[in-house]
Amino acid sequence: MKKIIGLAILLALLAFSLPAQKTDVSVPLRFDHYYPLDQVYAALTALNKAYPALTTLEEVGKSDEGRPLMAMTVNNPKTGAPLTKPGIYVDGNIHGNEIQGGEITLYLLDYLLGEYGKNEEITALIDRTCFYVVPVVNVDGRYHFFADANSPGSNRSVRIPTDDDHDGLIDEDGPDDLDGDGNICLMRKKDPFGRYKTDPEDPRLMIPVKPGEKGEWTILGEEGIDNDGDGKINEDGEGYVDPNRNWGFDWAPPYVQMGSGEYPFRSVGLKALAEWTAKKTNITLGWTFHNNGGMLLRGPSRKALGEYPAPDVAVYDYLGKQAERILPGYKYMISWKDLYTTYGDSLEWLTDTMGAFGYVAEVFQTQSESFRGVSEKPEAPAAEPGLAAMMSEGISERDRIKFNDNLAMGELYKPWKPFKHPTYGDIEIGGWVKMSSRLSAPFMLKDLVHRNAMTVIFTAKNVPLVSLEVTEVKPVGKNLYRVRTRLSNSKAIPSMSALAQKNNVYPKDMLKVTGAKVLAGGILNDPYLELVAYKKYKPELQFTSVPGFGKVEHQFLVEGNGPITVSYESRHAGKLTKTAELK
Ligand SMILES: [Ca+2]
Ligand SMILES: [Ca+2]
Ligand SMILES: [Ca+2]
Ligand SMILES: [Ca+2]
Ligand SMILES: [Zn+2]
Repeated sequence: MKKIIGLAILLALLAFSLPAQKTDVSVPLRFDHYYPLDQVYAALTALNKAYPALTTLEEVGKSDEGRPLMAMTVNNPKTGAPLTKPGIYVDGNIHGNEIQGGEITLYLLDYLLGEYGKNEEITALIDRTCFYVVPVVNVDGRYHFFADANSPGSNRSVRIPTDDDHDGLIDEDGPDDLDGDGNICLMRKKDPFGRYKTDPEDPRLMIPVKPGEKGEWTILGEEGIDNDGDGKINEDGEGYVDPNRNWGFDWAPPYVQMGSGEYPFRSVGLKALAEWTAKKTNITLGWTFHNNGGMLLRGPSRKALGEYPAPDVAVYDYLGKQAERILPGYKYMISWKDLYTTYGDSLEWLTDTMGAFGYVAEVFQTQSESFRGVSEKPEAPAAEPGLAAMMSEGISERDRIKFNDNLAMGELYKPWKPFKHPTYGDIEIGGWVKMSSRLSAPFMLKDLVHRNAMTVIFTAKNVPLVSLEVTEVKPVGKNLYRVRTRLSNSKAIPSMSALAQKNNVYPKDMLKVTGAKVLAGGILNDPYLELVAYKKYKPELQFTSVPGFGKVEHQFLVEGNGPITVSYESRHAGKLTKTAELK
């Protein structure tokens, strides 16, 4: 009987808990809120169910905490297998707190699949390319960002416990949610020698004191206590291994760059992702979505890597300038030069080891959360100079808190509340909450995801579209013919980047003549003067590449009669064949 009652209770519990676990995710997806990780999984499953012919959903591997790392491939099998087309890689949320990347990539999938067969441009794009989309790279990070107390900037790490302060203890003292509201806010204490005073315009805000002025507040840092009693507060939290510093290209140890991990691909999730992408040898273009700053970054990530070759820079500039127009306020920038140096990031992995054209989008602009009439002059930001000021360019805390009050109904900011702290005594806790500062308010999310997805789509339309023509078959002697071919590319991105060619990263495109004996063959540099750079050995096989918005021509001297086949094979621009008749 007891057992039966137990079972009944268990069933009742299950019946009660199931609807709560069941996520109401259906296609089309919604972009008026952020999907927690279980809903991201549900969204991918829903897309896969709604569009089975065009999508493949697969587990790339497991994260450091054992969660599935999922990728969706969008490909129309009727127009060929993925590797026969230019591939476009898109990921998001590699930093656990930067969750919009998940929404942008889900929106991209939802849009592409929803418009297939309806919108001509999208249909044509999907028919000639293939998309590899990884909405959440840092699945543990996204899970914990929602589940745990965090600040807008915390929980970026991959889940590899790390002794940051080298005291022999691991992750022993992270921030603590002292007031239990699910946010890690700031602590402040009354202090006549403090560097801040109450903002006369809004008593919730503080402004720095000027020289000679009496102070009022000291900011004690993030909410927390000294968990290990070593006299330091919050000195060793979760991680830190930065998932965007742990990649295998141009990696440097933590003493050179904080958070790079003990060795490259220390994160099993990142290693699995690198192995998975390495098999996608057609990846021609890559986008990776971060948050904060309104930036469209390209490499190099470090000055010493050297500027990319000029033809590649021209492509980056062309696409980057257009992206600026699709995303008003975003700046197209060079990573090391205009932001900061990084080692072992995923962008350089894409660019240098895959030979792709890679961009990082730092989405969200603080100035989008303004509260200002058209004739009102923007106030200078109160932030001290440095990166934080740069990120909040053109907007003050006063603006932001009015945005919070009038457009987010106070959801973004916690008013200061007294708290008895074991070390500091009487303090106050308050400030910007987890879902503020780097994340668009939900009502603005749709605009953000749409514009960023359109940027991916514009650049995706520019993956190489190569056509092959046999432009001439001319008898030049007994059984001897001059055959000319032209490979032309109507899009901006070349069939192989100049960087990949320079570093000999993978085999170049191959142009091959079969069906007759090829006596000579080479690049036709000038068809009128007949300037040909003949290849000495194996003239029937030419190694080549097709520039963006350009062409490359070849000339062959062929002996024989009847049909010949000209075939072209490129990792990034697909396969083509043409036949011609020697007569
Ligand atoms: Ca420690
Ligand atoms: Ca740690
Ligand atoms: Ca401590
Ligand atoms: Ca602590
Ligand atoms: Zn980031």
